[in-house]
Amino acid sequence: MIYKKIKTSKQARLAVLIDPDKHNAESLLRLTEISANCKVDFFFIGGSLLMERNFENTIKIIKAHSGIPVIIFPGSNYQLSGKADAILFLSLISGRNPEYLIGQQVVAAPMIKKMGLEAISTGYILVDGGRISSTSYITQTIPVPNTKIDIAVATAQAGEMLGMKMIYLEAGSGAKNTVSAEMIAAVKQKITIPLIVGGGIRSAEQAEEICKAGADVIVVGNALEETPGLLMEISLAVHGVNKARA
Ligand code: 1GP
Repeated sequence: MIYKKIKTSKQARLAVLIDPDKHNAESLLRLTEISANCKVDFFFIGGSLLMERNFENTIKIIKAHSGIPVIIFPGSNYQLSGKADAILFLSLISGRNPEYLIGQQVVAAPMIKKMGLEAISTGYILVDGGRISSTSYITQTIPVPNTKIDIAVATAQAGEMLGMKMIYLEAGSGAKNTVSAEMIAAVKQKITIPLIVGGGIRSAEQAEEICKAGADVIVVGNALEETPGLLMEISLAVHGVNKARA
């Protein structure tokens, strides 16, 4: 069970986000190899808007070449596959668009059940990352202002009280600014469920700061597409924080 693995761990975990549209078989093989060397804990797979029809094939290739669990991080209800190990069953609780709070989930639930996929209910909180994100545009929702820590905390608490198993603080893929350490620490302090943080992480220093602030899982995507070598630096930073936590 993927959730149990996250929930019971005191260590920060590192997830690499794979956008299937940005890869071919060769680049996927390279990424799986680097990820194994860097002790990556999970692959997240998905995107706000996928143009190519290679979602399932991407998962197949990853699974054939690596033992790292694959978790679907869906942009919509057509990003489903029984080949993955789990799915973040997201509800965009920072938004007020019913389609992304419950609409997409109703359509996806029967298929997820049939596939036997582990669904991990996750309260997805979009935070202003300094530029309009694809998520914000596609879902037509306004992110939480990055200075409004109280709103982020209250939203996360509401998610937990609604029975969600994890909270995801998201600055948006390619964000100018990551979610601040102050916001991460404040949210972490007020919830008892695991906290995922992603969006705009492009250095080992940022990864370290985010883990130290209390993230249980950090997600890196964009920066690795430009500089795959960065993964080793980020991995060393995450594992350095873990050594200090142990
Ligand atoms: C986006 O949190 C992820 O959903 C990762 O963001 O691509 O900016 O690393 P980046």
